Amino acid sequence: MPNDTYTPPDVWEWKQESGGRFANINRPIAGPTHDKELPVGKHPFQLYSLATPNGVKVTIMFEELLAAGHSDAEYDAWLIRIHEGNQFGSGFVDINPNSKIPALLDRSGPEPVRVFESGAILLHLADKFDAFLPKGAARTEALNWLFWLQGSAPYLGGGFGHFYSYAPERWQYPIDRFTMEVKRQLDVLDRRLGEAEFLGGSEYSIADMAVWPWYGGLVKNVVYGAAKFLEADSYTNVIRWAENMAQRPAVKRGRIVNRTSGDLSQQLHERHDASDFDLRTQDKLEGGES
Ligand SMILES: N[C@@H](CCC(=O)N[C@@H](CS)C(=O)NCC(=O)O)C(=O)O
Repeated sequence: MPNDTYTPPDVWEWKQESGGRFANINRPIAGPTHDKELPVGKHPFQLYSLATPNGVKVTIMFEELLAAGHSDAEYDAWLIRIHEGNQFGSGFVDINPNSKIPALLDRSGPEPVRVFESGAILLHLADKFDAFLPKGAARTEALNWLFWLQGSAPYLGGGFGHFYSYAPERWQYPIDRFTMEVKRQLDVLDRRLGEAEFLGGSEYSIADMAVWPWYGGLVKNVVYGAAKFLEADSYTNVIRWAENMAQRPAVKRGRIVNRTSGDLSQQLHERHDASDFDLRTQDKLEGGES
């Protein structure tokens, strides 16, 4: 198709402001922009994150592990404000050279182990605690869906969500292209959840924890405000699964950790102790806390 609106130059140049909601943090180069050590708390796991769908996967997993009695899964969740560029601090980049939340430092062994990429973090924790990942063929099926999510969500977030909600203008071509793909993805999930209760099969697993914040949020109109546009109610199996997951106490707790928007009672900026859910949500902190 001829392009009569833009002819790419021979060599692309970085113009600081390209527009769109995340223009101020996007850069074409990796590495730190400033020196900044990360705080370290008392628990074996140090999580540096924000309650985006990628961050929420991991805080749900920690809360599920603790709820299942794995008391050595205690964690400190520190807030990384990505809109302020915290992910480009030197300490954060040491843990995640990709400068994206979530990033984990596992200090439970003799040497600290860095873990980045939310799927890798979920798998690391599932293997470590022998939890939320079945054995044998069911393990493989759960991993199929975990990796499906890691490959699919960028089309939802970076593709559909960006052009539907964040781009400076609404262009039909990218919206049509990514809506087509996201509806296909929802149909994939709907068919799977029509044949099994959970994505991995009969057992709740890290695959459900990974997919729920993205596609559960999408169909329940929590991300991108696009449920009507996508006719989300027609994906009835996804809706049933999303609503069931939302009822889990650990999911309710996990989704508010490192959250900085919405109802103040649903924002726990940092989590260092189980009691923080009762005592330190933003509505309880006098005058609010940053
Ligand atoms: N594939 C990565 C994606 C992580 C990611 O995209 N994180 C976003 C927030 S949801 C981020 O930190 N963005 C900051 C930036 O791009 O500078 C994962 O699953 O961990």
